[in-house]
Amino acid sequence: MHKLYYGIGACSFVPHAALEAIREATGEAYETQLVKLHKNEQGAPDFLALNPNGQVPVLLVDGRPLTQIVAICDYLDRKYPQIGLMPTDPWQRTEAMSLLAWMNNSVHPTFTHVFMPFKFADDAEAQAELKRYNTANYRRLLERIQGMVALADPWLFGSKVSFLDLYALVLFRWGGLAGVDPDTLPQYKAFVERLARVPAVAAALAREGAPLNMYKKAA
Ligand SMILES: N[C@@H](CCC(=O)N[C@@H](CS)C(=O)NCC(=O)O)C(=O)O
Repeated sequence: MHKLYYGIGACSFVPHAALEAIREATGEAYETQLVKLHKNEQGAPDFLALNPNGQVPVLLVDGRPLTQIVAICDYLDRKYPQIGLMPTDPWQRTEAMSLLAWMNNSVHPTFTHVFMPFKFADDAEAQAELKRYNTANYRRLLERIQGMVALADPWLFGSKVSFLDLYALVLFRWGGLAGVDPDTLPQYKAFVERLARVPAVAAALAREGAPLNMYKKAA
């Protein structure tokens, strides 16, 4: 049995929607445990015992904690290759892994600098500068992803929804929090709205209860 520790609207959505797709296809149930990130539950001793980094996602596999999205995705894909969460052709799989690594180690941390600048500097002015600089950077990265999803047919790696599509959705939602108006990325917006209608994705979104559009126009 798998148990996923997740945060609302967090990167843990990637394995969350994947576990839904696995449940739909195989009937294998999984458990979820919400970690309230805004209440710093990820800093509680019980959680730190599972993940000393104090971050979601954590996937418990028969009681053993597995951390880091890239590793969790690799594990789920190898355990359930029939779902098509990663391409099966060796070269395509490697390309998908390369994109997953980039999303996780470049795009994602750029947003972290916008959303949690206090993790990177104590000084208020330094934090404001980190936020300003990385907000512009994040927008450029979303534009690059828009270039990719505009070519998706129907999904980034073909006929099956993969981890890459799911990560693209997460990063798009965060754009709203970083002040990127989703209407300025129309192809990306259309892609994410289409993806949100896929039953497994819709089910994970409904459990998390967070809207797709997190953008608030400045007053
Ligand atoms: N490299 C990690 C990143 C995980 C991560 O950034 N998790 C965020 C949510 S998207 C988190 O738990 N943040 C809470 C915190 O850092 O206090 C992974 O791939 O799992």
